[in-house]
Amino acid sequence: MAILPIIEAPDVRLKTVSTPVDTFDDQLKILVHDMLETMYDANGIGLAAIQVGIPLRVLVIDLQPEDEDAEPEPCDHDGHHHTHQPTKREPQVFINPEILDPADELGTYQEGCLSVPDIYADVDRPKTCRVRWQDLEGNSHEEAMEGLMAVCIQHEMDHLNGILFIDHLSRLKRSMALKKLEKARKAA
Ligand code: GNR
Ligand code: NI
Repeated sequence: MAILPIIEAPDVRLKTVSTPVDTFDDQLKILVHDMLETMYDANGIGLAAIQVGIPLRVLVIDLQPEDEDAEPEPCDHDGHHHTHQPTKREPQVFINPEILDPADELGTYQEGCLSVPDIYADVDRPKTCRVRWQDLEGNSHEEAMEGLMAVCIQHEMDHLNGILFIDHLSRLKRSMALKKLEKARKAA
């Protein structure tokens, strides 16, 4: 029940290789809950625990976050007049995720990152992959991923290994991105 501060580049904590979760307790549930609240507040589609300073292999993803600017839809079931946001939340939690069978074929997507605010750049990644992960109870799952989900989970997996999307760019483009970030921060 807390919106946590998001760490931004070039903070060295973002280079941490996160540690596997081995205790599936209430503290983990609280972390995941806070991460979802933080992700929705920032209008992101994914968040890795290290982005809020916790070096554990925990990700949350929701590819259809509520659009804060959308017109709320009126609703008056059970006699109460109120409004709700038109998009449905579909939070997904991945503990100790592993990428399996990345496709040889690459796809390009213009990526952004809550830890590199207002910077966007094309990144090439395998178009599809399988992901094995554990849920909050420690049960294992495996699923094929494609499209934006494949992009997002690979972006988030990178965070668990201390890698940012700008690390996939040329040195020139990366240094331009970091300079732009520094300039925006000074202006703010
Ligand atoms: O909100 C996010 N959008 C996004 C867009 C394209 C590719 C990846 C992402 S993930 C990002 C949230 C984030 O920084 N997760 O680590
Ligand atoms: Ni990110």
